[in-house]
Amino acid sequence: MAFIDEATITVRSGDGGRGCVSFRREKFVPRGGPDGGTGGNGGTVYLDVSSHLSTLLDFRYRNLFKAKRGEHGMGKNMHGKNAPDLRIAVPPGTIVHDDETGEVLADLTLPGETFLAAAGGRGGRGNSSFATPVHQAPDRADAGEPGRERRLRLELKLIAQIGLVGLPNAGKSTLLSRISRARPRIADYPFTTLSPVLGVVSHRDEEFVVADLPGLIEGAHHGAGLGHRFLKHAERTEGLIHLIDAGQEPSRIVEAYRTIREEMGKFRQELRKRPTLLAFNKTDLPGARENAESALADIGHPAEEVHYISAATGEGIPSLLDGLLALRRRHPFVA
Ligand SMILES: Nc1nc2c(ncn2[C@@H]2O[C@H](COP(=O)(O)OP(=O)(O)O)[C@@H](O)[C@H]2O)c(=O)[nH]1
Ligand SMILES: [Mg+2]
Repeated sequence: MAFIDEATITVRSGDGGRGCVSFRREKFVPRGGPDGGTGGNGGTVYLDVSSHLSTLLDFRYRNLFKAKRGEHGMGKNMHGKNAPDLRIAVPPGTIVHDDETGEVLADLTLPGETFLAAAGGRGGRGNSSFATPVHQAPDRADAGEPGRERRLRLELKLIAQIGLVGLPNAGKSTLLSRISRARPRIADYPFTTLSPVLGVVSHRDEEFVVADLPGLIEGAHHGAGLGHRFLKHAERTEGLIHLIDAGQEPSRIVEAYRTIREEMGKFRQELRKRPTLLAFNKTDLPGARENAESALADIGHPAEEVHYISAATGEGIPSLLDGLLALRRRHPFVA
């Protein structure tokens, strides 16, 4: 069961520059030898894997990529300049298909990997390339080779870096919609009511995916059940936000915290060691912050990883997102 993000893009490499027909002009020589230079190569289009991206969302805003044409050749044997290559950043895990044939062209896994999507056209030869002892003054030059156009379908198995856990009603859905820049288009999820929902968060130039994992409590640890699958998603995250409704008595807050921690532990002990930010939600309600603070004494979660937020008003959320960036830096994700 995977979330699939998709995008179709068109790439076009640059045409090669034309070769030049030109003859040397010197004093007293009516027609000097040929000196037309070769055209420059057109730009090549590459896909580069970048660890800064984790979705294909950017391709919703831009899906046509054209590299430039090479410069034409010039007289005095001057070659036209090659056009710069066009490099398109894609997230790790991107699979590249030929959109027409469906053929898989590349499986781009690791940052730094690169795929040549469309080679630039070669520059045409100028007339100086055609001179032979017999034809000393050729007036022929080649046109540049045309660039190539291709439609590519990109496909990405989305991996959530951050999981959102908490009892029903804690405010997970509200929080996710507040922090998400967009929702990736994900493949149909068979369980509509309990489906984890993904949101893409952009904060201080970093992008990461957050998954709402609502099934945790609904019989999560019972083997092959639904919850088990949700926990499998949790297992692949770098870190968790444990969200608690602070609009209740301190004793209920402590209970809510423990219930979730126990469920995680029953599924897999390691999950309890997953770096976790504790976020007390609904601090806009009167007395909520005080309730949370007094519950915290019994909970014993590390203070630097505790946040007080209101998903409804947005209060405390920038600081929660900063906390997530810091957590990601402390625990870099390895796919
Ligand atoms: N006052 C207040 N209500 C909130 C806040 N966040 C969520 N809620 C409300 O709490 C209820 C449950 O929220 P929801 O996001 O559906 O929780 P989920 O079950 O964890 O996904 C809804 O009625 C929300 O409007 C908040 O920060 N303050
Ligand atoms: Mg919800």
